[in-house]
Amino acid sequence: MAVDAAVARLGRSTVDLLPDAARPLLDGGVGAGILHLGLGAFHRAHQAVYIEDAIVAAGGDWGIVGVAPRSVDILNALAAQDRLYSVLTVGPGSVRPRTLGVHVDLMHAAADPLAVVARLADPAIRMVTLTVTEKAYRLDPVSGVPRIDDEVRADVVTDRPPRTVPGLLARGLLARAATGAPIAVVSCDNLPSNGRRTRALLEAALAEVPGPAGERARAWLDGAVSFPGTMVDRIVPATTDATRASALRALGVADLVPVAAEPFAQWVVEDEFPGGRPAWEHAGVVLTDDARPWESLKLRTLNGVHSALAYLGALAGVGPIDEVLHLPGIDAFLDRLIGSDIAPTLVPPPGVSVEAYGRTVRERFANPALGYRTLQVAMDGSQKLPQRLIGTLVDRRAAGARPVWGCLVLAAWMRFVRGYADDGTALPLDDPLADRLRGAVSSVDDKPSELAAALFAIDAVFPAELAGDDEVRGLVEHWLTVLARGGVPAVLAEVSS
Ligand code: CS2
Repeated sequence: MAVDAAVARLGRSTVDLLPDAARPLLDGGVGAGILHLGLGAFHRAHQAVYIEDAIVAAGGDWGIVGVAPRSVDILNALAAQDRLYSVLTVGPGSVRPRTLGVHVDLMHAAADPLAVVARLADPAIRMVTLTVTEKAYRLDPVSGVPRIDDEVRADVVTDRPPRTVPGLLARGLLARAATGAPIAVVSCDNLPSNGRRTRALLEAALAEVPGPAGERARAWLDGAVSFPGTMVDRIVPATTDATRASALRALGVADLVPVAAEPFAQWVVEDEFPGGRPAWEHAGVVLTDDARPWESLKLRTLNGVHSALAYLGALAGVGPIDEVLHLPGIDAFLDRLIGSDIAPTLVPPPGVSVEAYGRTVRERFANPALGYRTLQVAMDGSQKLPQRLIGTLVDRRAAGARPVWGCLVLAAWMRFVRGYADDGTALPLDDPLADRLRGAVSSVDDKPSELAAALFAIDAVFPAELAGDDEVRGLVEHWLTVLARGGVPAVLAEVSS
C-alpha cells in the first residue's frame, strides 16, 4: 500500500489524532533493557505487548532495542513512525487497535553486525530475546544438537563481522564476558526445550574460541548467563495490504507496519533472570520453573494440528486455515489425531487436559478474521515437523501403538513436497531443505512406496528408527495411495467411515 499524501502517518506527532483507546501507553521516556533479534509480526504482537504491559504496570527500564537480522523494510517503516506501530486484535466482526511504543531503538544486524555485538556488551541490556525461526539456530532438526558449521565457526573465531545468528550472539556474549555483567538469553521460537537448546548452541559456539578469552567466556556463561525456556503462543498472520487498510480505518492515520493478531495470547517463562526482568507477573505471563510440559503440549497439539490443517488444506486448494475446518470429515480426523495419537504422548501441566486444550485450539483456528494462510504454516516443514509431528510418531511407536492419524499428516506433507495440489495446481516449497526434498522426489515416479522411500531417506528430517519402521511406512503408503486416488476428500471420507 502506498502512503496517501493526504493521510497523516502514525508517529509521535500524530498520536493526538488516534482514538483514545489506541493512544500509546508509553511516552518514549523508557531506557533500554532488552535487545530483541527478529522484528517480525510475531514479536511485535507477542513479547512486545507483554513487555510494554509490565512497564506500564510497574515501570523499569525494559525498553526494547529491536534488531532486524536481515530485511530492512520493517525497520525503515518503524523508524519513519518514531518506532510506533499498531496491534489490531481481531475477532469475528471486531477490530481492537492499540499502538505500541516499547521499542526504544532499532538496529540492522546485516548492515552493522559489530554495532549489535557492542550493544550486547552494554550492561544496560540485561536480556536478549529471540524470534528468528527454527532454521536460524542451525540445530540438527532430528536430534536438536547444535551444528557448528564453517560459517558459524568463522563468525566466532575471526574478527570478521558475524553473518549468522549463532555467530552474532556468540560474539556478543564474548564481548560481554569481558564486562562480567549477567544476562538472560530467551528463545521465543517454537523449538522444544528452546532455552536448553539455545544454551547448548552457544556453549558449542564458544567452545571454538581458543585461549584465555574463550576460557573466560565459558566460565562466565556458566555462572552469569541464563537461558530460560519459554512457551510462546499467539496466532499472528503475516501483515498484508488488507491489514494496513484495516489499521487505517481503525486508527485514522496510516500505519505501514501494523500487525493483526487473535485475542488469545500466552507466554510461559522459566523464571531465571540474573539481570532482572520486567514485572511480568503484572502482565499475565505465567512464570514457572519448568516450561517443558507447556512447550510439548503447545508444539504437538497446537502447532501439530496447525501443520496438519496446512498440508491437507493446501492439497485441497484451500487458502485460509479457518476454511480448512469446513472440509467434511475434518472434525472426526482432528478428534482422532488429538485423542489417539497426540494426547497419549503428553504429560500436560497440572489441571490441563489435552482434549480440552485441543478444543480451544480448534476454536482459535476457526477465527475467520485472521486469514492465516495454509501456505504460511506449510513453509519450513523440514524444520517444523520434527517437533510438531515426528516426535509424536516416535513416542507412539515406542509405546507399541500404530499412529494412524499422525501418519496421515506425514503423507499429506510428502504429497505437498511432491509439489501439486489435488487439482494439479503447482504448490511452492518454501523450506531451507527445498532443493534436497524436491531433488529426492523429482526422480521417483508417482508410486506411493517410491515417494515415501525417497523422503524417509532424508536423515535430516527422519530419525533412523522411524525411517526403518515398516508399520509406519505401511501406514504412510496407505494414505499416499488414498490421496493419489481421490485427494483430501477421499482421505477424510475414510477417516469417518
Ligand atoms: C504456525 C505458528 O506458522 C506456523 O507454523 O503454526 O506460527 C503458530 O501460529 C504460532 O506458533 C501460534 O502461537
